[in-house]
Order: sequence, then structure tokens, then C-alpha cells
Amino acid sequence: MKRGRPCAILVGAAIAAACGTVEPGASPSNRAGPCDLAGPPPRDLAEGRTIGTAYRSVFADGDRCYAEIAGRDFGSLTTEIGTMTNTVAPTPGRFDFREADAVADAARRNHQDFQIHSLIWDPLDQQVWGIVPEYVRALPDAQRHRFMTDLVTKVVSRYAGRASTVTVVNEPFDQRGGLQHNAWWRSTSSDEYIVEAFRAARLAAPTMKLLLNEHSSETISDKSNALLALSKKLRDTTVEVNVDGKTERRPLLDGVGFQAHMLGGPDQQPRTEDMRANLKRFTDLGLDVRFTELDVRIPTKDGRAGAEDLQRQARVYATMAGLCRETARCTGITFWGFTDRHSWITDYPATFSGYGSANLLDADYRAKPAWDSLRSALR
Ligand code: 9MR
Repeated sequence: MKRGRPCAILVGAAIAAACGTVEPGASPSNRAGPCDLAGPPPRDLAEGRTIGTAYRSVFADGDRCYAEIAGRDFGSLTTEIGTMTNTVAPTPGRFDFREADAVADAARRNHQDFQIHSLIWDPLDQQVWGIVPEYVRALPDAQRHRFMTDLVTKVVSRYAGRASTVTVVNEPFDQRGGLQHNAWWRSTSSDEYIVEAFRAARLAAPTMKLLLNEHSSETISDKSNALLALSKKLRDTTVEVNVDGKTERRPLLDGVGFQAHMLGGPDQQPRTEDMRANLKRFTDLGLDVRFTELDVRIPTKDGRAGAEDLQRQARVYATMAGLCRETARCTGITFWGFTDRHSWITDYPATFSGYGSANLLDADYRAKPAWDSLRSALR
């Protein structure tokens, strides 16, 4: 990933010279400090909802703006990689919570909500990421299943009382709505692994909000139909827990996370009405909904986006914010990063060839048109 020199350590004219390349449509740098952004921050604009961002502690090293903006302008921090299997359980018998703790600590310092993400996930199309370490894959089915429930218990109980929300299972479906035959699925050859992961999470932290998370399910499709059916099953399954000294039964599921990795090129947007109707199917079950990984990638040439694409991107951000605002059970939005300096879209150019510039701020932390359109839509 190209990073360049952190702009935040430069001052005055040196910022303009070294951090140079202003995107067309980005706000001019008439700001007092390199990390300043005009107007009220998104975190203050959506009453009753948390407007937050994914966070990775290493990005704050030597880059003041990353930590400052994440802490000041957003209402929640979510572990971007801190609670994935390969981060918390990299080798047999060893747990590593340094990254997740760092995100939790940053959220506490900034008086923010803290959310943990993507606990049980094994992306078949990105095996190179090694999310499920080899030693876990090699376990016999029953042991791998046990490892999974123990892992959920360990992580969720560690953050009980600190994290408001956890996306317990991420991306269980393929594009046609079949269950992905990944390492976790192989333990039970059915959706039972999902039910058991949720049961372990509920028992470990009865009041934490438990979410099921998917990508490309924002509209009505075979995939979102399957997600709906599984959500209903998890909602209808209850488990006995103890809350404040009282025994009660709680459903395994509180809500559904729609990742919302959107496209901002011409004619690439789903119909808003279709997304609205889809969300309603989930909230009608009494479930919360949340956009959990929102970003909007747009066509770029040599890393730069054009003015029209930036304007269309601004409209897509506003559409998603508007959808959340009008949906009573939408708990808010998590952006999958907030600056083009650190974006998974440009981290994987082979996957997203010709696209980039997906976040609200440019690589030098200047507001893009989306920053203002988002804030207007949240008000
Ligand atoms: O943004 C994350 C990226 O930096 C990591 O390399 C990758 C693998 O650890 O995970 C990315 O986040 C993913 C998220 O957890 C689930 N949905 C898809 C996101 C992008 O792959």
C-alpha cells in the first residue's frame, strides 16, 4: 500500500506542498490545523444512532490525524482486524488481544461506543488472507467446532461490558444464497455452526447486541432471502440467560449487519426502494439493522477520481444515511475507514482494479463532497 510521508507531521506551506494532490471537489485546505474539518461532526448528527468507523491502531502510529479524526468525529470504533481469528488466535494455545484492546482503549478515551467485528469468518474467495489459521483448519470436525465455540466465548466474554455490539458470524452465504462450505461450516455440514456460535456469544454476554453480517445483501435477492430465513431462525431460537440476577430467555439474534460496500460509478446504484423494502423485511421480524462497512468505491485513473464521480459518490453516501435515518430500527452506520489514506479498496488493487477513492475524506484528510452530503442526510 502506498502511504507516503504522514502529512500530520508537516506544518504550514509544507503541508500543501507535500500532501499536495487535492481531489477535484475536495474542500480547499483553509483549515487551522491539518486535522481540522469544518462543521459539526457526524457523531453529533444522528440522535439515537451511532455513526462510527472501523479502526486499526497501527494507522495511528506517527499519523496524528488518523487518531484525532477517528476519535473526534465518529461515535463508535470497530475492530477492523482486531477480532479476526488470525489476529486473536494466531498460533495454537496463544491468544493475542493487543489490537482489539488498543481499539477498545481508544474508544474509551474518546467516550465512544466500541464494537467488535467478524468473529467467525472464512472468506473462500480470499484464502490468501489466512483468516482461519492452518492449525485450526487441520483440526478434526468436532474439535474445530469446539475451538469455534470456545473462541466466541473467550472473545465475547473478554469484551462483555465494554463492547456494545458484535458481528458474531460474517458472510455465511454465497451469492446464490447457499451456505459457504468454509472451514466453520465443515464442522457441522449445516447452519448448526452458526446457531452454536450465536448461542456461545449470548451466554458469554447476554446483553451485548449480537449481529449476523453479510455483504451484497442490501437489496431483495436469493442471497438476502437466505439471510432473512436464517435471521428468522436465529431470532426464533432462545436461550436461558441471567441478566441482573434474573433468569430469562433471550433470542440468539438482535440484528443484521449489511456491509454496504457500494459502487459509485455511473448506473451502478441499486434502487433505493429495493433497499428500503429489503430492510423492512428484517425490521418486521423485530430485528435491528445496521450498515456495518459502508464505503463507496468510484472509478479512478492513476489513483485520482473525477468530479462527477465524486458527486455521485456523495449522493450514494447520502442515500445510505437517509435510509438509516428513516428506519427506526437502524442503529447507525459504521464506515469501513474514513480516509483514502487507508482503504481496503486500494489495498487490493487486483480485486478492485480501476476503482478507489472510496472514503469520506481524501488521503490528506480533506473533506470530499461526500462529507457534507453525509452530514446533511444525517441531520
Ligand atoms: O478491511 C479489512 C482488511 O484491511 C483486511 O486485510 C481484511 C482481512 O483481514 O479484512 C478487511 O475487512 C473485511 C471485513 O472484516 C469483512 N467484510 C469485508 C472486509 C473487506 O475484506
